Amino acid sequence: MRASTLILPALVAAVALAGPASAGNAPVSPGGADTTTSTDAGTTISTYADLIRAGVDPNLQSVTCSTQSFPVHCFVIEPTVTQEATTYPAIQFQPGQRVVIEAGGCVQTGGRGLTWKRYVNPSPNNGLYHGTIAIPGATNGLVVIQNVINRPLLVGANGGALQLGYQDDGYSDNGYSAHDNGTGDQCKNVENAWVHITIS
Ligand SMILES: [Ca+2]
Repeated sequence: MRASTLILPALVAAVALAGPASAGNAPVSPGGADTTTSTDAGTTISTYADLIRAGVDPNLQSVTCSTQSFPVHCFVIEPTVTQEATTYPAIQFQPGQRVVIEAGGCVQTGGRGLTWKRYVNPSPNNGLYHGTIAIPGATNGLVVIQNVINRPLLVGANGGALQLGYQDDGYSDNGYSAHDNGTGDQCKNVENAWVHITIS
């Protein structure tokens, strides 16, 4: 529904990202919640800052990947935090690929007072409020992003689609609205949550 505002000069083709090996996995947007766009690798988008400079609106939930050559850089802006796990079929992993995960930003966790928390290392967390990730063949199901960030992972087995999740005991009040600075200003001048995945 918002895709038209996100399309960058190049193509719209998550298929190219997935590569010929996964031609059978056509990208779909479950529930219409996510949009999928691709960026021209010529714009050398390899960091979150690059993405913002390229004109991707960080306030729109989106999945964006460079497509022309490896390493492929994929970004999920405002990952879904209103349920335990969300599959992102547009981002597929193949056996033998190496994956590095970066992430940052903040999330509205809901409740009274200051309720925004960092997505990667929330404080306090009460054992909750961490972003989670599952890379088939590389992680043991959903794991806390903080524990696998900036560490090369090797995709074994069969690969598959990215999953991102969130830990909470009440999901309906989560999201990215009504920004506050969070406890101890942890979210002061901090953007909404994002995940950057480098695939090589
Ligand atoms: Ca909540």
